[in-house]
Amino acid sequence: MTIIVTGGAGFIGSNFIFHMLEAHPGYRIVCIDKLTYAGNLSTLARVMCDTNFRFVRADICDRKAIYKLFEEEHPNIVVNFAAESHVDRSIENPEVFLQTNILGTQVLMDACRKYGIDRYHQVSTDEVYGDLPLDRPDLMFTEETPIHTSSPYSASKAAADLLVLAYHRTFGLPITISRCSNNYGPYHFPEKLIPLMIANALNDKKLPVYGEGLNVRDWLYVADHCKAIDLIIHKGKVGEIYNIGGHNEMRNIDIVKLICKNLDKPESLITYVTDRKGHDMRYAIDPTKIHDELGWLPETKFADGIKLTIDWYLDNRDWWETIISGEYRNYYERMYGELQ
Ligand code: NAD
Ligand code: TDX
Repeated sequence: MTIIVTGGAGFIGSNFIFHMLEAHPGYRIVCIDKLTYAGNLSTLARVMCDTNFRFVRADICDRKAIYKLFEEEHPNIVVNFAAESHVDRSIENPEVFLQTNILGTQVLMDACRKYGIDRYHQVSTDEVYGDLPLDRPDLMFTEETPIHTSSPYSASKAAADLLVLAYHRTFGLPITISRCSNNYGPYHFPEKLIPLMIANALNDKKLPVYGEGLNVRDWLYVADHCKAIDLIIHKGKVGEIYNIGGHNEMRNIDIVKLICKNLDKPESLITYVTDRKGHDMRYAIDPTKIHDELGWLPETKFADGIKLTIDWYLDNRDWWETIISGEYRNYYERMYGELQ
């Protein structure tokens, strides 16, 4: 069994590779990653010498490179994590989001059609459903919730989902799609809420909370997401969409306060800054389908997962300090000004 994992030098893709190499010792895992600002080869250092693993630096939009790799590897399954993933960057510059997230997906599926595949899996997001109001806690996203996107990022992910469904219906491509809620855990890039707050708090820097911090996200420990995808590619029904989430809704401000408490840092570091444009209010996943059909349940409670995550950032300072001392500084200054 050979599985191509795209975007494997990023946050969730790398965690998925570690999971797959451990859970399926006989499988060959081939990672394709362009190594954008968000991809770190150091993340994959521990598997680079594994004989069941191969890393290839390539852009999923590069048709020639992708076809060549399919000719060499004859993959059984493709799992597409590769994407531009940060909402704020999509507001700053949407174009690369459309290129990678939509056209890259098309190139991968064309390769699957040309060379044959048992399964093409698209890693999507709950953001394709838009947002929910704060005063209707009874409402959650199901797989039938209409697509209703807010940001260039979510619009690009939704466009890719529609293309994946079209390739299934028109060409019979054996696809599945998963739409997960917000992930957290090791190797999360420090531009995202949880790792940004941990890194800033550890450096006694201000903690920039958008608006009033009342927006709600539904947090899932990354290992639970990886296990769900493993289940879907093996047991999920072709042509189907599966929502993934663990009923763990939290307000941003409460997450930031929890991080302060865990790190013994004062809440006076919290600074309210200009809100994100088009900021989605609340996400909440209904995971009934994946539970009922595939028996998936999240295993990590948030109280444990956030401790594991904070400990990981404490134990792996080199990993994130290298990132925040490089090119990332320019983005931080553009985004947050002189906030220290
Ligand atoms: P990430 O930004 O940490 O990693 C993305 C990876 O893709 C990086 O290694 C980057 O180098 C690579 N990449 C980008 N453009 C590429 C291209 N053109 N060709 C090849 N590689 C390219 O993202 P993440 O948080 O790990 O998200 C992975 C996937 O999961 C994305 O598709 C995202 O939409 C989805 N998702 C993320 C979350 C979350 O909370 N992070 C939740 C739901 C879904
Ligand atoms: O500095 C910040 N301050 C702040 O208040 C940042 C970076 C974020 N926020 C808020 C915005 C959101 O309400 O925190 C919340 C979480 O923000 P992000 O970490 O940027 O995640 P989000 O926008 O919810 O999107 C994430 O989940 C869905 C991933 O980045 C996406 O790739 C995924 O699809």
